[in-house]
Amino acid sequence: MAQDQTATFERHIHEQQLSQRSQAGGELTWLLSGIVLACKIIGEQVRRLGLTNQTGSAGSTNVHGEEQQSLDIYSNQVLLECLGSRGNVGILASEENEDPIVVFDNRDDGEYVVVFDPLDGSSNIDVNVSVGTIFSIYRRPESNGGSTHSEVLQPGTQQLAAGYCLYGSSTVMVYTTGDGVNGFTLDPTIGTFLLSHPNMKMPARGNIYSVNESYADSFPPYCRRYLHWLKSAEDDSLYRSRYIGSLVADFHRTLLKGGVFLYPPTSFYPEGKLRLMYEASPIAMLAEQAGGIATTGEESVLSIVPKNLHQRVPLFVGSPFEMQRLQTFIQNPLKV
Ligand code: AHM
Ligand code: MG
Repeated sequence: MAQDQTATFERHIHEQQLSQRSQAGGELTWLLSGIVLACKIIGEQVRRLGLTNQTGSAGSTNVHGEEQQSLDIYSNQVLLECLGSRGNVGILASEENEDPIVVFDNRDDGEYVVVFDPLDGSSNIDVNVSVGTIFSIYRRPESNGGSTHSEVLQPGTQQLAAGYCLYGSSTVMVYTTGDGVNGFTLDPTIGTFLLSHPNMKMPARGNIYSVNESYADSFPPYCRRYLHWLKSAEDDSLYRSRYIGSLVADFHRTLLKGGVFLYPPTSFYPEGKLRLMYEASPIAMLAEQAGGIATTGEESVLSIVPKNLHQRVPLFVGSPFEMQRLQTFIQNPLKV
């Protein structure tokens, strides 16, 4: 059946906002359309990567001491410009910038805070592996007595919207405003995201686990035992391993197929590697809106009040069956 070419991302957000009688209404629609524009521009550069001079390292490091790729810097700039010019975004915070960027001092001029990872998994781009943009939107707190950081450091439960764009074999935008999860595929012939995955639900159980197993020796004992259980196929399930090393791509597969994605604490990253505010929190909101579960192993990802913008957390996210099973290993540390 031919895709309805009028079922666009913008129409969907607009109709959803009307049906929710959201106070944000057109403002959030306008903001999200800025993210759509940025992702189309970034996606276009990703598609033409070998033809442009954007490949390779930019010769600089970001706030985490990680090597920045040229496309990281480009993608960050595109998002800053597309969102900074919306007229309603007060603060922007990015993986690539140490501190939040204040667009408007006054909350009345800029009611929203947008936090993003402009190009997640960018160490993969030179070898044509899927990468993605992750975003999270908050309302700026009303009592503006604190610092800019304190306006940004809100728990994931306060997210107004979250989503990602996956630059994969096709370009897919997945988002939630707290009323389910919907996915859109970019139709390159008309340059528009069209509704391709309405009301996405994570399967209650899957048969895939996803983890960088090369670090397994330094995972916490409960995690090693859980991995052993996943591999032992004690009942009729036989788990397969899939790990891309790009969070957006690994999560997108988990959303569609179910199973579990794990980035536990390791000796190199004792707090976990993934960043709370622009990786774990938006992914957790999407997962939970789709019927999945996301934890750090100790608490719900969404309930954490961030201590700083670039805070790292362990992340376990997936189908209810695999996540409940993980919980039994956490609660019974001696269980074999
Ligand atoms: P990045 O934001 O620097 O790209 O790092 C985050 C990426 C995630 O996409 C992915 O899940 C993880 O790092 C992979 O890490 P590792 O190579 O340790 O498995
Ligand atoms: Mg990242």
